[in-house]
Amino acid sequence: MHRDDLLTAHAHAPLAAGPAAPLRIGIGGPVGGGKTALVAALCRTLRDELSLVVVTNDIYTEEDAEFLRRHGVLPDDRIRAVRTGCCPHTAIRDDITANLDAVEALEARHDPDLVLVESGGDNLTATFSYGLVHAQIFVLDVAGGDKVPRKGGPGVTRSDLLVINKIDLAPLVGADLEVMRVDAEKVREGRSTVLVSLREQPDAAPIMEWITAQVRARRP
Ligand SMILES: Nc1nc2c(ncn2[C@@H]2O[C@H](COP(=O)(O)OP(=O)(O)O)[C@@H](O)[C@H]2O)c(=O)[nH]1
Ligand SMILES: [Mg+2]
Repeated sequence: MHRDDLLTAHAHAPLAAGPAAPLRIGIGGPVGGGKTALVAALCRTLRDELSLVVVTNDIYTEEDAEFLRRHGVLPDDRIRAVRTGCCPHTAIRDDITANLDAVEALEARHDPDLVLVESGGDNLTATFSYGLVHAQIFVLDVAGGDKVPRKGGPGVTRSDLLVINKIDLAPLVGADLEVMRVDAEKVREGRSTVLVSLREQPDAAPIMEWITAQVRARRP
């Protein structure tokens, strides 16, 4: 078995693909890449046309959920925090019970069109179980250098959408965006990649459009 397959192998059955079930999207990637900034942007741009709920994951705190509530991106009762107390990837890939409980409670209460699950910040090996989400977005930033996409790992190669964020910082850290784009295309074999600055594009337009297309395909 290929190493990537080993890393993404898990015991959970994939989610049912029934058209009526709300679309669940996982948002993963290393600490600081912009996952919470992306969740906030998506809530602001989508909340008027879709019913949305959010689950956040932090190891020891409820920092990200508090950030989202403080900024009023959704009503408080549409945001739930999971304290993983362990490696963040365990709670989204291996023992997904706490996240499933949070997602199911929000779905029962709000009948959303879209559920966003933000992982705790993790490394390039972290991916979501397809027993928890239908699709996953992996967020990197340019500050780690333009080598990161070609280093691969299942988040970079297999995610349904790769977001390379903070392109406004590229000149400051000497990152070549064209190298990042070409390397990502090479390892992703046709899967989508977008380069953005959530600072300069706070509506997250390219990601919002990608998600809207997924929701429409599910609930036309
Ligand atoms: N310069 C710049 N900073 C950003 C951008 N997106 C997010 N940030 C900042 O990066 C930091 C980490 O973002 P956050 O969303 O908390 O990352 P997370 O750990 O992946 O959830 C915060 O201070 C954000 O304001 C961007 O496009 N450009
Ligand atoms: Mg976060």
